[in-house]
Amino acid sequence: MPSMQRYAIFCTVIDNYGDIGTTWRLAQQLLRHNKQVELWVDNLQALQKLVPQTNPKHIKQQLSGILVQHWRNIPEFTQVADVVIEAFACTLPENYRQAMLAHGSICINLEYFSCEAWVQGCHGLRSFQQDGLKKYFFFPGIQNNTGGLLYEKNLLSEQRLFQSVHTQQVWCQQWQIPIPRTNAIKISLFGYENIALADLLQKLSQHPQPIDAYLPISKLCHYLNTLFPEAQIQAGETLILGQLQLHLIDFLPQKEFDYLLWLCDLNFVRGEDSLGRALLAAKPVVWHIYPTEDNAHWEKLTAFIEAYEMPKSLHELNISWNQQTSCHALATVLSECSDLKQHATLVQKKILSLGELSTNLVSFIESKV
Ligand code: TRH
Repeated sequence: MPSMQRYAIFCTVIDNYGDIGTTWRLAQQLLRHNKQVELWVDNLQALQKLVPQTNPKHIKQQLSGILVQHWRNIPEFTQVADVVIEAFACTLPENYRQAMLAHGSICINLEYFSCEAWVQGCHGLRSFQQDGLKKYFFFPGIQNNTGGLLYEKNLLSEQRLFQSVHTQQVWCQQWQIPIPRTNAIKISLFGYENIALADLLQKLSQHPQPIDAYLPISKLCHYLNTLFPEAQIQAGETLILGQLQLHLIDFLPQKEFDYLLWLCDLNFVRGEDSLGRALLAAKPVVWHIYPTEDNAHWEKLTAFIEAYEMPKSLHELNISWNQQTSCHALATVLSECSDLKQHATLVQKKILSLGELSTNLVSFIESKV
């Protein structure tokens, strides 16, 4: 039986940054258990966007203690890992799979985050394979009987340090992010293309309190020109509408994105990884879920809203943002921000009580040896 020291994560980048974002995070967290970690990914440019020190030309490189390898058709490897994580049901290369069978490796099918009821029944189940490979399902989640979320050991102490206005200002200056006005409500905006953006910005501009909104250059910028036909849509621009200052900022390295979430009073996020980070930030959240053709994302969104026990105003805003109609209940959400923050803190507490995902995963593996 192998000693379960070597972990390999396989990731294919389908679209966007969630797949590589999650697997990179997992790789980093596994290091804290003194594991040897390698990450195979088929798109190094996507990793570079989140981790700028990545060199997309290097098929093999050490990044922050992780061996990152460019996964092309057939991976060249000298030693197979003891634990192999197949992220989001990507198919493992046949030669690698054969080597796993010979070695006695354990395989984990790391699934997408979800709060749907069936997840709690499937988490940790064996996925029987014809060739006898030992393979198990593992689900990130915020409910009992799931794997929990990935987070750093010092998450809470870092968040506490970042509450100092001085620290926030130093961070803003370092990343060319305009310092928010003293009395402003701060909002971060990360999402997919969304026609309701114009309605959102108009409503924000009419709010009695000033608003500083931060929009990293991404798909959500798509409809900006309907409201600002003359504007240059590029990082460094601030677009003004009534009480609203909309700051277009660079897409940040993944590590820095957390600080943006911690800076703000309300965070709009998309996909699963940024949602997880927004939940850990303990601030109210509006989730633009990744839309699927069969509309299954609506059930997933509803299940999340239920698991979060989402207060009415925030619930309405989440639904209308995903319907891409208009932003219902936005004014109420803004006026209830401090109550919503208290609720978000309770959600964060519950998440932390589930334990951290990489720790849960390592114990799970050990229980199977
Ligand atoms: O990029 P995404 O839309 O990824 C999605 C989802 O994972 C979806 O479920 C999947 O099926 C689809 O891709 C193919 O959203 P997500 O998951 O939030 O990932 C975004 C990553 O980008 C996350 O790791 C945070 C990071 N990020 C930064 O590093 N810097 C930034 O400035 C911003 C805005 C995000």
